[in-house]
Amino acid sequence: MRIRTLFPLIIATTLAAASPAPAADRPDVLFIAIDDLNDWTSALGGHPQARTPHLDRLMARGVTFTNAHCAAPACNPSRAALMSGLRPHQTGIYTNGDPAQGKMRDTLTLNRHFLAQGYRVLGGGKIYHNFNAEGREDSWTEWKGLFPSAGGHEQNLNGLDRSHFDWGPIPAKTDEMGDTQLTDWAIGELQKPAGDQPLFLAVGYVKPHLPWYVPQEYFDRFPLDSVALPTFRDDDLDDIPPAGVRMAGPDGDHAAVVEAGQWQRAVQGYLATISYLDDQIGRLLDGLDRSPRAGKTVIILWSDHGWHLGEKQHWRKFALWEEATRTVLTITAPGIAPAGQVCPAPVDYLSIYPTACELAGLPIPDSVKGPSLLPLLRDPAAQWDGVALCTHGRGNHAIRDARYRYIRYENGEEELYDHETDPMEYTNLAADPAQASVIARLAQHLPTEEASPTNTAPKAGGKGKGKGKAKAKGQPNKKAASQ
Ligand SMILES: [Ca+2]
Ligand SMILES: [Ca+2]
Repeated sequence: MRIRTLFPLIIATTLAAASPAPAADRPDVLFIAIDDLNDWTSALGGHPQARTPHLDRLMARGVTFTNAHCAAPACNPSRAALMSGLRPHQTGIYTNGDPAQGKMRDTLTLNRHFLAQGYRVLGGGKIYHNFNAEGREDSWTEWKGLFPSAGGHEQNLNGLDRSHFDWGPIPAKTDEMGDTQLTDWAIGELQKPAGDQPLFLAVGYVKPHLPWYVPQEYFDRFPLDSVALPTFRDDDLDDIPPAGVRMAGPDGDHAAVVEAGQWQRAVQGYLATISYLDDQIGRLLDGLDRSPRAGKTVIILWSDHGWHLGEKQHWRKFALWEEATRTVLTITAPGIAPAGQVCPAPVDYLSIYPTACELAGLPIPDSVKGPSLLPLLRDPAAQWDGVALCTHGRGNHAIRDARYRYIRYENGEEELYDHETDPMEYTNLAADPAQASVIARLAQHLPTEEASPTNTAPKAGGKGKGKGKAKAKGQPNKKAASQ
């Protein structure tokens, strides 16, 4: 309640003068978050066997961004940036080990903004990472939390003994899966009569996050002997500087997977889990289509970052290459965005907050600086000068424009890839003098000031020393980034 009483003051001083649209004119918003889905969808083509027919149905209704990137390749910092409109180097939320809740409490987050502007704001599943300000009445009208899934982490189906880095069919029914129950809840909310108050419904899917435990039927869709490994080159790390090789960590997950003969099974598990997730997207769309909101709801679907499955001998996210930063982003905006279009402009997740505001007819808070995607939604071929910036730990950044990826690590080491000729990012061009002007142009987008990681902040009554200090200068530590 204390913060709620402050809100009118905050809004009065930070919002632009534009008056919001009358409540009756505002669209409902279905806001769908997906955990750990990379570009292995039918539309983005990251794996030749990926089949996501229900995502395809959704994409057919609006604009899909084919060169979209997270602000950080890990759950916590990606979601904090998206929901606050502030980058990791502005908040100090760089890794999963950097507490976000305090910063988010002091920020007019997307859900709190919609709530303050008169929306009925419902959330369930995973929107933020490990916290969702449950019970804070100034954050959500109603927060449902996580829906537990059948099949716990105690199983070790792949024999690797690497915690939730596990995969295999489980003897559960689809109805017992948490994301199925999340979908049921969301469908129920969509069916309720649309009143005077517009709805912002945030649905946070936790699959295809590890462990890849889904019922046998989903594995059966990808017979093991037909499963193709990702495209990769054994010598890919040879032209990558030491900071990048450390980020890849080839002696960790990759060595374990290869030694255990589990690579193909892992790919099968990820494809199967994506297929389960896609079925839930289909059920949600069907629920929307038979609801009073059919045909007039804004839909924003995003995955929080990408995922490696052995490319560059790396697994999971936690890196600055295309596989880890590229995301699924598709927006349906009835009456604004054309149906079934793709937009190749380089965009990142700092744009989602202002875009949601504009689509809902709400003012954009002054603290939100990212460019709205509205011009690209109206015309996916429109001129776009923006680039995508992704940060992994303080000082480590990747810039993506329409053609290139430029990576600069905290110690100054660099990589440059030309997607026009090298879509798999095999050949590091950073040392080629002919590319100096390209690097100089892209480097202009690197931040010049970077906040200290939040986990180094002095604690009340404490000295503020310890584990965070070394991390502030170097690579994000693996332990902190274990989720
Ligand atoms: Ca994630
Ligand atoms: Ca290479």
